[in-house]
Amino acid sequence: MRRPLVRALARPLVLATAAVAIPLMNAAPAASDTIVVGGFPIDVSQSPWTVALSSRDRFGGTRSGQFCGGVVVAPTAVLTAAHCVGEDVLGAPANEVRDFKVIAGRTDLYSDAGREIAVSDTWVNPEYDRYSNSGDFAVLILAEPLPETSVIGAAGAGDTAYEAGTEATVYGWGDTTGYGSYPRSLRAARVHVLADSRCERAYPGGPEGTYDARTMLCAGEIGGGRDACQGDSGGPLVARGRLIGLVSWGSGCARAGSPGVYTRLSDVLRVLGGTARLGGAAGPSGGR
Ligand code: 4AZ
Repeated sequence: MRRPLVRALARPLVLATAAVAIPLMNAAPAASDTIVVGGFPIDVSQSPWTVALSSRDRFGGTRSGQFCGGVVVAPTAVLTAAHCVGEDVLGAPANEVRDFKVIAGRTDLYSDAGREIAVSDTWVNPEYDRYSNSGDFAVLILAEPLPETSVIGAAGAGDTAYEAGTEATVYGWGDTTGYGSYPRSLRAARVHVLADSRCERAYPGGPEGTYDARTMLCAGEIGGGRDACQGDSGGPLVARGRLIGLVSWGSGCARAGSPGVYTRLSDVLRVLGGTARLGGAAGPSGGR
């Protein structure tokens, strides 16, 4: 497993005064990538920052109520996709979903391993645009902290982990075929970060969304075959041991010429930095 070797705690991006800061990882020496369509099974202990979003009320109890993924970026803060906590997915505002929880440490959704932690607050990126999919992220504040060992650091702007050609790994409990086959257990898939020019050509503007290099990155394989899919949204894309993206959208899954699109983490950091400057006393609010 890739553990953060260097956490640049001297440069925390303060999200709220409630001591929620996303560790920004500088280009750090890293061991091999530890360790979805075209993926492989993986134990959550190998990626303890990967969590499941759950509501049994809304999605049924068979698979622990899992409906999206998330990433632990501070002991009490989880990043996910904004579209995961919108009414289109939840069927109601997040603050009205009484059993909205984050599940950590559970590889097999049919088991009761790990912890279920209530979400005490949901903060949706005010810059999120549901038509283009730009800015697709939200912050969930947890009612109880997870250990520091569950936290992954984010790659800051300019980090080499964002470079085209970089190998990255995406994690999730989403559809493994593109036809509604939801697995019991966590999976991961290796993909490559693609050049913005290629992403722009794939998504110049259409019903599914428009590629915007400032707020998104895309990843996949030239011939398709490996990708995130429905149910993986909000989950992590990790390169060189650092968080670079959140599963966001794409045209189908694992199709040649239609790479997966991810929320660019450096843009998340930009927005959250701005939030802190706007007055941390209020902190994230709205939602729950
Ligand atoms: C979705 O519907 C979705 N292939 C997530 C990721 C991708 C496509 C769709 C990327 O949540």
